Amino acid sequence: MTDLLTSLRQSETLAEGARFLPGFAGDQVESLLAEIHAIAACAPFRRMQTSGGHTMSVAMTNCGAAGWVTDRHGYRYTATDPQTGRPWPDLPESFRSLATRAAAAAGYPDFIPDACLINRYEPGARMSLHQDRNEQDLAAPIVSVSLGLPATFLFGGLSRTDRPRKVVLLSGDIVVWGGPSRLAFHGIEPLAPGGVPHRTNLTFRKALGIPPQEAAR
Ligand code: MD3
Ligand code: FE
Repeated sequence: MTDLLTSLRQSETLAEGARFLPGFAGDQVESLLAEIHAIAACAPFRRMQTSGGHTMSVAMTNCGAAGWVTDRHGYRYTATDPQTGRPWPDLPESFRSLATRAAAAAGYPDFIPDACLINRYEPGARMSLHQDRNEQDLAAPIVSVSLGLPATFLFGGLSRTDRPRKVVLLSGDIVVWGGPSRLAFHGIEPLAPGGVPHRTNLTFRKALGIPPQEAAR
C-alpha cells in the first residue's frame, strides 16, 4: 500500500527552495527507528518547557554536536544534554549520509548537518506555526524525515499571517527546505491516531557557524 502511494505521489517543489521527496527514505525506515531507539537510551525523549512556561506536546531528543533545547530561558543549541550533563549522542553515519543525499537530490550539494533534532508525536500532539531561526548558518537548508504515523504539515509564507498550505507527510517522506523557504512559517496539525503508536520526525540542521578557517578560504 505504501509502495503504491509512493509511486502515485511525485517529487514536487512546494515553494521556491522547498522540495518534497516522497518515499526517499522508504527502505531505511526500520533501520532509522532502530538508531533512534539507541539514541533515546542515552538521551531520553522529554517534553520541554517553553519560555512562556508551557510544556510542549511533542517529546524531543537530539544527536550531533549541537542539540536544540527550550526551557524557561528560551530556545538555543547546546553541546550537552541538560538532563544528563553528557554530550548529545553522535550523529550516526547513516543519518548523515541520508541527509546529504536528500539535500543533493533537492539541489543543495555539500550539505553536512551538525545537529539532528528528533521529535516524537503521540496522537493529539502538535506544533504551532513557527520559524526556525536559532541556527547560525541560515544559508544551509533543513532536511526533514518523517517516520511512523502520517501528519498534516502546514507550510506558510515569510509572514505569520500568510495562509498555510497543507501537505500530508507519510513515513519515509523527506522534505528539504532552503533558500527563500528557509525562514517560512510552518507547523504540524494535531496528530490523528493510527496503526502505530507515534510519529517521529528527524530534522537535520547546520546549527553551528561556518568554522573560521572554512569561512576564510
Ligand atoms: C520549513 N518540525 O522541529 S519538519 C521543527 O514535523 C519542526 O516535527 C516539524 O518544525 C516536524 O522545527 C516539521 C519540517 C520543517 C522543518 C524545518 C523547516 C519545515 C521547515 C524550516 C523552514 C521551513
Ligand atoms: Fe520548525
